[in-house]
Amino acid sequence: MINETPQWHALISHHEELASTSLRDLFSADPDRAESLTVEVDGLIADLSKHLIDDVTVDLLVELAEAAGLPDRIAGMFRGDHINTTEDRAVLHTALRLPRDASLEVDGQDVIGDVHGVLDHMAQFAEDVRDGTWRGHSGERIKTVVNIGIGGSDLGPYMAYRALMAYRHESIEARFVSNVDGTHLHQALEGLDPETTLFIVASKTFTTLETLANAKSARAWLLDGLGADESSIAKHFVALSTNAEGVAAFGIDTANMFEFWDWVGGRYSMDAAIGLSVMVAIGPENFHDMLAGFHSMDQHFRHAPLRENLPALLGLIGIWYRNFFDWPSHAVLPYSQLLDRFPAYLQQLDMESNGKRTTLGGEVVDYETGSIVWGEPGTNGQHAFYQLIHQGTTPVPADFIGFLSPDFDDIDHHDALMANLFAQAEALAFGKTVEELRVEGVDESLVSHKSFPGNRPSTMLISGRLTPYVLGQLVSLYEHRTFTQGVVWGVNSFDQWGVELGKVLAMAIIPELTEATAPLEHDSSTNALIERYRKHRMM
Ligand code: G6Q
Repeated sequence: MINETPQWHALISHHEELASTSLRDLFSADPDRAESLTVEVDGLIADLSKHLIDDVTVDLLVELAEAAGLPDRIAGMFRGDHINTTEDRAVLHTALRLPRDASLEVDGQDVIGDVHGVLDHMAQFAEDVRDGTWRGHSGERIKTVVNIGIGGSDLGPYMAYRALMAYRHESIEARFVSNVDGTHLHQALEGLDPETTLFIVASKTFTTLETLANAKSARAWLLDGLGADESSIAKHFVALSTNAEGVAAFGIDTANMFEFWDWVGGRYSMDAAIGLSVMVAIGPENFHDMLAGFHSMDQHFRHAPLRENLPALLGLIGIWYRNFFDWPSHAVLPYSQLLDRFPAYLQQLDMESNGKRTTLGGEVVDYETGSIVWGEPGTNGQHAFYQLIHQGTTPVPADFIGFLSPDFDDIDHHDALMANLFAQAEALAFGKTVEELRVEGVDESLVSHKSFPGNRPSTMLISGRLTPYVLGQLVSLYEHRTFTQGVVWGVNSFDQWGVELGKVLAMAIIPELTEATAPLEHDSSTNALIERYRKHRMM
């Protein structure tokens, strides 16, 4: 396992040497550190200087990645090798953003031809909805698109729709329903007119309980509202799926199905057909700009040497903190209101990919894997949880994300936003010492309360403006950061068996809730909870 390699042990020794060095020391030893530790990739700037690293750290981390075989694994992923070994699948989300003139054949499939065929189908449909060619059953234009999906079939498009609000069609709104809690669909349908509503049922497998329950209720709402027969469904329901049979069985014409393939993982599918709601909202051209941003970062990850490779460096620095400092969590703090769902999106990307305890070879690891990913946009988070990041007992490495230009020009708060962004990273890194507080004449009884330890590391990601292209770069950056960590930890970042057990148990419990006399054979706690619910249900 990776923790038995000399490269891992070299990092343990290096950590012991560096443990007593502070960011203040590192900056005074090398005043040009910000310059030498800033990486630029196609206009995206990453300042890595506020990390507890020096040149030796980077060398050792790169050696660790090489020992884990990262370069070969990158090549294998892009080539279409079946690196998702537990499901025997290729992992080719990077092919979803290859240009039309590229070529890639995997397992006998012309991947590029198929990808662009579906993109063209999506573009035609999106244009038709946007310009009113596609109309509802009664001839009305579509005003609201409701995406029904969950997990990977929800978080990506929802995040991107919110992030790209500035590019949205002025008279088409998108809403997103994921939770099986009926309240979610209830809220999403509030104020909607069935005649102007289009449902996009997004489900890779088309078997997901939540999505099928929401889609069935949405269909009933539509038919009831239109007072029409099943033939009206064709104008108000389309599907995004790999399962044509399931789509047809639900009653959606497969001509209105946008296909993708088993080599696209759910959490990696926002730029496959699962992005249809986003394409309808922002238009095919902007969607293609987003794909170009993804592709640009893909190319960088595929070809840049590891020492200059931004996704790899971010992944390795994350491993440095997770495994050698033993810091379990990672905050993502976008200074952009439009990225309010970005941390939630990354939470799935990272935690579902690398929250694993078994290596590819089937051994249970004896080192930490996966981080707890969380965050909120700044400045809101500053008034909520930053206290713990500044003065709590366990440091939380953070990614700050900011943009030089605001999204909208009518309200000018951008200097205040950016000042807060820069100030937080500065305060975390350098803190405030007891001596500084005494010089300022702070009352002795408050000195220890007011002192900040500093030495809390962060990445600062800066770009010009949050465009579709830049969003593509950012998502791809994090996808490959996640991949890098999965490779070093030796886990399969592309399966999610841990989600299964709860699903299976829920399916067993559903009939037990409705049949008051069904025998219960769970543990005493679960039995008592079911009994209590059954009694309440019968009242
Ligand atoms: C993502 C996961 C999971 C999945 C949902 C929805 O990588 O596999 O979040 O996206 O369970 O699945 P369907 O798209 O099949 O409904």
